[in-house]
Amino acid sequence: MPLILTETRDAIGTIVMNHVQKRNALSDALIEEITLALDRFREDNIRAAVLRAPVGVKVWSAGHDVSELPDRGRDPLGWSDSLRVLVRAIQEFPAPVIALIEGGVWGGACEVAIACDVLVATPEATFAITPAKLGVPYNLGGVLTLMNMIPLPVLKEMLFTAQPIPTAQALNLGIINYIKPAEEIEAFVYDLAAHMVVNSPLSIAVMKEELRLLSGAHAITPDLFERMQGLRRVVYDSHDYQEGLDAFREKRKPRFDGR
Ligand code: LCV
Repeated sequence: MPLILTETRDAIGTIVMNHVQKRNALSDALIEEITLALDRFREDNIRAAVLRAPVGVKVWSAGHDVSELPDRGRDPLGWSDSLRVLVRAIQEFPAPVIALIEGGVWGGACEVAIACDVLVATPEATFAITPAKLGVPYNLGGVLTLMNMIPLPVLKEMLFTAQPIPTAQALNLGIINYIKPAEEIEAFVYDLAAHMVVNSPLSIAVMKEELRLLSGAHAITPDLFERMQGLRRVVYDSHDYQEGLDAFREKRKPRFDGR
């Protein structure tokens, strides 16, 4: 059974993440279907894409599929990890991607949502960035995506508490563009998309790429990169990282002892 539903209408492409029984956990299989759909949208000259979950869900996405995270000793979020592939696919898609958000957005799914160009959420939606709850050392590109969108004190609070923040706070901080009630959000999002698809697709594609390149334009020396990778390795080599995975899989609270 497909894990997503897709639709194209009036140059607007829609991807519905539809693996509800697994709360749209971002598995390799789900991500592959999303990226293939984006490839098809690109071939069909889609001028705006909408990424959503089914109407009325309680969870937009539960984030990285924890069952697919490697055991300790291997970088869990390396360049070719599916979550990284999906974030890049959204950022490099040559047209606006609008996140239509109902329900909870967890972990790496927050980065996926934030990687979208415009975010519209219902009042009940929440956003939780959870590496600390699992003992995962988030990767540098992911931290940069978050840093570019979330004020540092708030990002640190979200990372250190791993607790959800409400949509109202996300709106106040400019992390999302609009809050719309569930009964209005769909019409609002497609009206917003309709205003985009009538404009120059070339101009929009170039400006989106300029913004992507400029927001990632940070001078970082090989020495600095290796130092940060070394710090991350201490974490994904640790007992705490394994404990976070084991606790999730055993459906119990983790007991981190800092080693
Ligand atoms: C695999 C899952 C998941 C899941 N993976 O439903 O950001 S980082 O660095 O942490 C990054 C590595 C990352 O994104 O890690 C994942 C972060 N995500 C989370 O911490 C959220 C984990 N999930 C939950 O807290 C709950 O599932 C929520 C609150 C999202 C929904 O709770 P609810 O009671 O509605 P269940 O927990 O019963 O989940 C339904 C099924 O989906 C699986 C879960 O194991 C269960 O499967 P079974 O029915 O086989 O037991 N599931 C949920 N999230 N991230 N599988």
